Formats: sequence, C-alpha cells, structure tokens
Amino acid sequence: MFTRAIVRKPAHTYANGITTSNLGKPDFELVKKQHQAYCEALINCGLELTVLDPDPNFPDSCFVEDTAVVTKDFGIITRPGDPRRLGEEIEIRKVLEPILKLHYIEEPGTLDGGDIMQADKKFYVGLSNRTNLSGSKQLKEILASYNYDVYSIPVCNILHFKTGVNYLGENNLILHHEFCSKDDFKIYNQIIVDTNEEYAANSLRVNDFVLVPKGFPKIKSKIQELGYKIIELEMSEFQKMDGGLSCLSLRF
Ligand code: CIR
Repeated sequence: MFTRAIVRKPAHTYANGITTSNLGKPDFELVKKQHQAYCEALINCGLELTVLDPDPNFPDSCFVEDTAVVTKDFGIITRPGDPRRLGEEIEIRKVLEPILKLHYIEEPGTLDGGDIMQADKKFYVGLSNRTNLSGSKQLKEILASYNYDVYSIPVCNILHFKTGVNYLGENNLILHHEFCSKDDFKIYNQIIVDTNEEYAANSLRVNDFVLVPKGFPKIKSKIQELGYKIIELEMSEFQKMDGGLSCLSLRF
C-alpha cells in the first residue's frame, strides 16, 4: 500500500518542455485542470500528497517520477538523462531528505525514474536514451544492498521503459504490443495493449485502483476483467509532452 505521493504543479513554461509527440501545443488552462484531477484521484486512492510549487526554470518538472526512485524504506535521487532536465532532482532531494534514507546516482551515470519499474521484490531497469549503463549499474548496486533482484532491459522505440510496461500487482503486467523483449516477462500474466492504444500502456496501480488514461476502451475493459477498480483520467495535455500517468508522481 502506498500512503504518500509527491507531485509538482506544472509551470507556465510547460509548453517549452521536451516532446516528440507532434500532438500540438498544450493548453495551459487544461494542463492545470488535468493536473488537479490527477491529484484528486491520488487522494481518492488514499494518498497524502506533498504538492510542490511550479518551477518555471524547468518546463518538464511536473514529471517528478524521473527525479527519484522511491520505496517506503529508502530513496535514490537520479541524474536525469536529458541535460535540459538536470537540476530538477535538487528540489526533490530537499523534500525527501527528511523522510527517507537517500542514495544518489553520480556522474557519469544518468538515470530517469521513468525507466525503473518495481514488481514486488524485483526491479527492472530500462536502458534508454535517458538511462545509461553507469546509471543502471549504480542503481543495481544500491538495490542489491536491499536484497532486490535487478534486471536490465534495453528500451527501443519508446521514451522510457514504463512508457511501454507497467506492473499492476498480482503478477499482472501491462505490455506494449511491440515491446522488444517480451521473453523477459514470461513469468507474468501479460496484458497486451493493442495498436492505437499504446499510450495506455502507462496505466498506474495505486492501492485499490488502477488509473487509466481516458479514451482507451480496449485496455480499460481488459483491466476491469481482471477485477480492478478503474479511475479514468483525461491526459491529453500530458500526452502532448510525452508524459503519462506514472510520470506525474512519486509514490511510496
Ligand atoms: C521528457 O521528455 O522528459 C518529458 N517531456 C516527459 C517525461 C515523461 N516522464 C516519464 O515517462 N517518466
């Protein structure tokens, strides 16, 4: 069970962030509304939220997931892999320092939290354009010291590992239909996301609910059939900046 989450409000510079989506410019009023609805959903899942003020110097800083890897017992402050986002982690470090035992990814390592997925006592580390070998090796050493099994997986054709794969719990794994290394996930009950619904591969289990982006009916009913309660959230303005449901919070 998660009890807490950290989120950061989007800054007015949000539209200047990094994107490959070609979905157009985000509407800032809608961004704020969608972010507010996301925060309310987390509260409805039983979480106590720490809401950080916007930081206009970092247009992507509402995507807090990339700045840390957190569990109930410890946190790892990352070194974001795109130089335009390097520095976002400083504020998150200040917030987490009084709460958790912290470790740090150090140069030349780079690592984005979006590349790290926990599945019970296992962690998967995506090697992507953002997370390099040194970052992954450092993370593995830290996690191994807490007795987690850690697996590295190459990430192809998508931004982050969790853009394409997410663990729901109960051995259920949502998987992008083109994910290049399906064999690595043989032990799981694989819920394959269909063509045209790829964005919903980033659905997010939070306690008794699964948060699913609005507009993806096939994956929604597959998740419902497994017995999960669903909260659907409008995510259009985050999708425009390559962000998904998991990216908007750090949960622990
Ligand atoms: C970026 O490219 O870094 C942001 N525009 C989106 C980050 C999304 N984060 C995530 O998937 N964990």
